[in-house]
Amino acid sequence: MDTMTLVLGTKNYSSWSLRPWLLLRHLGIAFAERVIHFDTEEFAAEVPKLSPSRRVPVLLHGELRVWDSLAICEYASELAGGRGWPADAGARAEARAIAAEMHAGFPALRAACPMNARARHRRVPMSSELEWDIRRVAAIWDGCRRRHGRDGPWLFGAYSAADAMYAPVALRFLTYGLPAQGAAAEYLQTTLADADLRRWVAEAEVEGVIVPSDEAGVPA
Ligand SMILES: N[C@@H](CCC(=O)N[C@@H](CS)C(=O)NCC(=O)O)C(=O)O
Repeated sequence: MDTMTLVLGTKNYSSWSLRPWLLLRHLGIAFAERVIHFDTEEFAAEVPKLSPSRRVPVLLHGELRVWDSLAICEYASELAGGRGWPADAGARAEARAIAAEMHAGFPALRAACPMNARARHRRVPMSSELEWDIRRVAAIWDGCRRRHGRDGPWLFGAYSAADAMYAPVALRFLTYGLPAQGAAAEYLQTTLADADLRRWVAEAEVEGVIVPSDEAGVPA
């Protein structure tokens, strides 16, 4: 099989890159990675050659290009014989629905609280839209854990693409001190303790790249 290469943006800021990276790691699929930092001449010159959308992440596998985080997660799951999504059809449909909701939604959370993996103790002004997004995320985590979490610590028991899709949100909860209670708070701690996520954060901490437009919030 051809070597797979996952092309990523700056780890500190690239929430879309983090998602398929995490799922590939959790599925035990071997891949090489290439980080191309945002706001650089290299990004402007190289990414359009590699990714039809001119965005990262993009997975390169032989002649194949997969240039979207959720599509990469789907491809990784197919390579892994369906692992990466819940085995039960109903749970799988729900996992896909919350993954798609993340992929397409939460505009207030994404705009006000950009992922900043190494930053801590930041605070942003609360708006009704942001509050709604935070409550909705917590309700998703709480509901999935209660209904599907019997067989393991993740949203659907075993680790799935849904967990990968929400991992950058967990980092936002940490950076900006966003509120979560009960089962949602427990799930937040599970996500933040994940060895692969911690490895990504450790690598983000030593990148030494600052993108001013992605630096939000004031010290708590
Ligand atoms: N829908 C895409 C979004 C990808 C995306 O917006 N990537 C950002 C980085 S996280 C990007 O490449 N930004 C650079 C640019 O827009 O020039 C996905 O899920 O992969």
